[in-house]
Amino acid sequence: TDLPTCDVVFVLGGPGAGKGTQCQLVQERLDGWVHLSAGDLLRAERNYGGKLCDLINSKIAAGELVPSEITCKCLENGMARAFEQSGVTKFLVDGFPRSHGNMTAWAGTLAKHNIKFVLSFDCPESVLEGRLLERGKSSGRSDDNIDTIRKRFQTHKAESLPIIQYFENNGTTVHTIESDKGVEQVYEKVVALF
Ligand code: UP5
Ligand code: MG
Repeated sequence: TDLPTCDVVFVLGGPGAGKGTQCQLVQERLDGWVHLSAGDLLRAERNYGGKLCDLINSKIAAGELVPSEITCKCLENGMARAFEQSGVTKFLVDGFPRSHGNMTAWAGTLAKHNIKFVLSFDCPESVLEGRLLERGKSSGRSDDNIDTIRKRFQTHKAESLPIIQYFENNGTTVHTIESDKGVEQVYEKVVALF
């Protein structure tokens, strides 16, 4: 693609930790940063139909990870689209990478971008569960039910948490922020990093 080298912040944290909420605020309040949620991009790809629809659907509804190449392709397209539309080159990549396979796929096609730092939200599972069940009353998300929420927690612990350790061991700065506070309290900590 014609996408130039971009600045990227990976925004990680358990299901319901507030990744989307905080990225949205940064996008609204700080100049130049664009929010790209891997999950939102996958749901958009699914809604568009096409041959990946059933696969993406089944993985999301099971609380399991979509194959890395699909997710990376969605991210790459999302970045390229935003760049073409408005020339932006600074991205908050929300909810990715969540596994070693995700890291490998990123290193394959997106390695030229600068990972500025990783933002990791930490929040007790009991709080996450309460938030997701509450949101599930109106979200329409196929994964906001108690069974899939528990599966998402398992996937997070087994596949995604180790990635934080991996970044720390490999010299990428990880900023951990406790996100069981109010939205604006969390945002104060977040904005200080930019
Ligand atoms: N809320 C937020 N902040 C709050 C606060 N400080 N105080 C009180 N309430 C707060 O927030 C969740 C809810 O909590 C909202 O109702 C919000 O108002 C409230 P949100 O900001 O949406 O949290 P977020 O961390 O974004 O939660 P989300 O549910 O989106 O996290 P997931 O990581 O589970 O979902 P995602 O969309 O990233 O992924 C979904 C699925 O897609 C995955 O399970 C997987 O199947 C697939 N996927 C991949 O396979 N690969 C990827 O790379 C990405 C996704
Ligand atoms: Mg989200």
